[in-house]
Amino acid sequence: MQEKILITGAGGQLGSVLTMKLQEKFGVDHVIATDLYPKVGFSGHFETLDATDYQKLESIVIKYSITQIYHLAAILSANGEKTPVKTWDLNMKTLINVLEVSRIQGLNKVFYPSSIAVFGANAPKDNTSQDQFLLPSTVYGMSKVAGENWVNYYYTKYGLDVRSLRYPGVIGYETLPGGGTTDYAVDIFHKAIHNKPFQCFLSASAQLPMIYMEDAIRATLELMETPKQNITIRSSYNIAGMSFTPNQLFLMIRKTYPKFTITYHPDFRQEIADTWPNSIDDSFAVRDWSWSPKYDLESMTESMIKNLK
Ligand code: AKB
Repeated sequence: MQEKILITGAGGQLGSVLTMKLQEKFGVDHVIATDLYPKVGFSGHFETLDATDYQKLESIVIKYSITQIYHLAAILSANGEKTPVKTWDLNMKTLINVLEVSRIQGLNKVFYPSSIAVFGANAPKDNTSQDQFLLPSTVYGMSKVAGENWVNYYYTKYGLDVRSLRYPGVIGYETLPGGGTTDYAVDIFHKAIHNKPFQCFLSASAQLPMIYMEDAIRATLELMETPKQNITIRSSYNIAGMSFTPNQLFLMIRKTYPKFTITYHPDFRQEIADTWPNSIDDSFAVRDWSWSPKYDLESMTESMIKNLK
């Protein structure tokens, strides 16, 4: 069967790169990118879409005979704390719209991104396992916990094949992140290659789980290709890439840029980071679909610098 893929949030950090990879995999004509605004220089099918608008979403699904949705539109952790009610409304409404249109129009698969933000201060910090009691500190995290429950509900109640990953912070050279707690790990490279000092909004020792863009995209595509009977987690899979502190990343970048400097000015995002894991146990992803990250701190740093230069 020839798939027709719709992506929401296609202009975002992950969405932009995922759209290109899906175009490579399925063919440009089989991928429909959507977002609030068109992206300059984008080539392929694009539709303007506010995914809170069910009628518009459904009309696009029908117009292109969509068979799968990758639902990436969301407000992230740090921005979400500035407008908590709007964040809840947008993150939940768009997900429910995607699930409903997929159920009603009989789509065969949906991808839903969750996050390490589902964990709260109660969870063990190191090698945080899949099945913790989820007590998140942010509205974004709350929306992802609720979202995980909704996708599990649509699978068990309606048989809708929704699959999900709990992404760590995503680091890539292709795009800039927008409004997350892990954004510093991308911003720091842009300062380093332009020989500018970096002001970090987290403390030197704030260790967080991260993943390189190439691994994040591969994890997404591998999960979506896995035979249905192998998927045992119907909420969202923990996945790990690497884990490091701002100081460790700084020292790694300094190997290439010995004059690079950093100062630490922790703000409200440090309080969010304090409630997130240091590292993630992804043994279910390893067992069910052979997940294995390729990039560690050193190889990610090399690749970022090479590609940004
Ligand atoms: C954020 O920092 O909000 C995101 C995430 C970890 O989900 N990058």
